[in-house]
Amino acid sequence: MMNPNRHLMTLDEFTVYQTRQFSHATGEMSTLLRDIGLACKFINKQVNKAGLVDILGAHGAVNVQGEEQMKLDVFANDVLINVLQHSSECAGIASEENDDFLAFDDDHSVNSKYVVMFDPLDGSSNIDVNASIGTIFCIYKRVSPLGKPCTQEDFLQKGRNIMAAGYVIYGSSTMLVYASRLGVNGFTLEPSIGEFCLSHRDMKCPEKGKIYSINQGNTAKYDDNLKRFLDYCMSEDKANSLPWSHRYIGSMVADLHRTLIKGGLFMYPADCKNANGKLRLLYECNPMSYIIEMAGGIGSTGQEAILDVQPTELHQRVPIFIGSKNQVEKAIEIIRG
Ligand code: AHM
Ligand code: MG
Repeated sequence: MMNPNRHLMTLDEFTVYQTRQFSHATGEMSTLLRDIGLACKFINKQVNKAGLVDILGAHGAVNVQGEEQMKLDVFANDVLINVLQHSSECAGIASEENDDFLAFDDDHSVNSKYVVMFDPLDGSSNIDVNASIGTIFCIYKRVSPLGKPCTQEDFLQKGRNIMAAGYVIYGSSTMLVYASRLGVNGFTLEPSIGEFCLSHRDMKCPEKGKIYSINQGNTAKYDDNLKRFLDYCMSEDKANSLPWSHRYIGSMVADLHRTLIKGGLFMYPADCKNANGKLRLLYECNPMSYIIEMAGGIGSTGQEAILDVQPTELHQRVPIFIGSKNQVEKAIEIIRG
């Protein structure tokens, strides 16, 4: 077996190595992760070409080779669906881009144990300015009986049931962060060999952070308790390491990647126009909360753990406060009044 301490370890080798630590593990999760990693390598290639849109043509335009150009988020969605449909382990998917879930009904898929949920290209409005964007995913064991297509109840499970989750950030380098109950590990894409290689072992979200991240331009729409909390974040109090620095990219994967590595608090709260905020429970908040919790942080709606929210619909939104323990706890204390 591969020595886990050798210099270079690919994502595939790593998950196979992890699987072998457990005699009952079947390797299905490694297969799924390899398939998702493959889809993300295709997406990465297209994302890297995004700046050439004026040369290659925008969505709907026909390029010099006579091919129609696709919008990147549509492309990312199609690639993930195609790869997972042909995966040996996936019974169906739900995507932020699709109104309804897709149950794969071929002979193999109806006997597959897992369903996958994803946001194929989050933060896509950042593409135009060359800022980082990402793919977010999570994997559940289905609860419907094998032998038939999966059903909506497979997708409306609490985040607590997640088996594994991750994201890929298309940034200054491309990185896949993968979380399971065994911990959180980061893999950087080595373009010359086209492999995600282990680069960030056993990632932990620092317990104490000093950065807060929110669209502060919306302050007029926030309630008084939240405004009070923002005043706290900006207050002069050296003894409590205040004020905190404010950082907001407006791309959840990028903001949370920084939060995971450097510590901090990311928020997308409710406001007077959006009672549940903006971000989706199933495709954004659940996978990210799982990753941050497995790294020692907290993901909360302000009232309860995100992972404990019972989903009632596929595209449900929830307010989110997520990141370093000390900061999320402080936010909860103040916003509860
Ligand atoms: P999207 O799924 O349409 O890309 O929207 C989600 C994005 C997140 O990445 C980010 O945190 C948020 O929207 C930013 O929203 P806002 O511009 O309102 O601050
Ligand atoms: Mg999104």
